Amino acid sequence: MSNKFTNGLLKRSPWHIKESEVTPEEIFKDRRSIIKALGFGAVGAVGATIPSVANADIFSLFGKDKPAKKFATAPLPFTKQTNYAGAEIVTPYSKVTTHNNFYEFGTSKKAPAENSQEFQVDPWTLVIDGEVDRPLTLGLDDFTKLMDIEQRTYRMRCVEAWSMVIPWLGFPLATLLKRAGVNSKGKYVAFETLHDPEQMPGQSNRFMGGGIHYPYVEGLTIEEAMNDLTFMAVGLYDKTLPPQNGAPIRLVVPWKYGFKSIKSVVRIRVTSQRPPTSWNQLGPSEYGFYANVNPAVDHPRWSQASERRIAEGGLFSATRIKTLPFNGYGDQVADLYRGLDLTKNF
Ligand SMILES: Nc1nc2c(c(=O)[nH]1)N[C@H]1C(S)=C(S)[C@@H](COP(=O)(O)O)O[C@H]1N2
Ligand SMILES: [Mo]
Repeated sequence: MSNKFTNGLLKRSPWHIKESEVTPEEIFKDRRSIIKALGFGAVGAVGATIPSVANADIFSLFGKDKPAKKFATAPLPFTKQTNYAGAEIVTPYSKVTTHNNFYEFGTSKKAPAENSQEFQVDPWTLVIDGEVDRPLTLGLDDFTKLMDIEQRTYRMRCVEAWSMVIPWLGFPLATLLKRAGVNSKGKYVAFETLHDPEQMPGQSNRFMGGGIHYPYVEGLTIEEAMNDLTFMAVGLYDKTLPPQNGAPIRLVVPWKYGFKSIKSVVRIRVTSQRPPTSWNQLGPSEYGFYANVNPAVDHPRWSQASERRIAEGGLFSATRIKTLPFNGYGDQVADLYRGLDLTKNF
């Protein structure tokens, strides 16, 4: 368990696939198996010397039920670091991981951290399919072994008018989509969270799950999905994601309200039609498909002109700051919406 992520040595090995390389499926698959064979050997050689208490199976020796395994994050090396939040103060790890929205684990801000610590992400399968030439199936190890992991510090603005500055680890969604090869019918990208009511109690309890129809689904236009800012996160700060932040892999779209940034993704499907999205289905007059951060378009029940920036002290000591159009990322994304009435397409 503790050795599923590669160390820095392995990531710099010559057989590592470069992001810039676009390979046909057969070669890609073939290389994957080679990487796996070599990779597991290398990890085993390094990892075998590190004993792990979590792996000790003493409970089964005594014929007792094993206690549920507690989730553990692991160090995650990265090769590049970019700050997309200027001089703004990065939100402490303790806040990023205890003030969350993840309704599958309950609707309060504390609930996800409290209720998700036994979440199992190994094995995990992420399928990329639909209008693509080369459908992909990635396992947990593939996210970190096949992709170049970089750190990007982004502002994150929830539709509820609070915000954070978060250093994510991951890779651009475009890298994955280019490997899959989007065909000419691909106009949208649909995302789906794991559906597992046994692990995610909010999915089978309407009250706990806030009335959302599960699995949680989200969507982007293909142009939005291909934008360089659109990120698949597999970590926070310098570690793999904890469950409350969407382990093992989640979307991050920094110019849109936080609900677009779907967590614990199992499927990415390229489609020809605009896919349904969870919050839009629940309240179409309050939550649009685009959900671009926009201080000029208020939520029907509150203003979006400003936000509380969560820092050391938490929500109630947070300072109120002005909300920026596209959350401050207009230079990179405003062109995507040229000619679109943003008051109607909210
Ligand atoms: N599957 C799923 N994804 C989700 C949510 C959710 O309830 N379920 N909440 C969204 C909302 S409203 C926000 S603000 C962000 C919060 O991300 P964070 O907890 O990592 O800050 O996750 C988004 N992704
Ligand atoms: Mo949110």
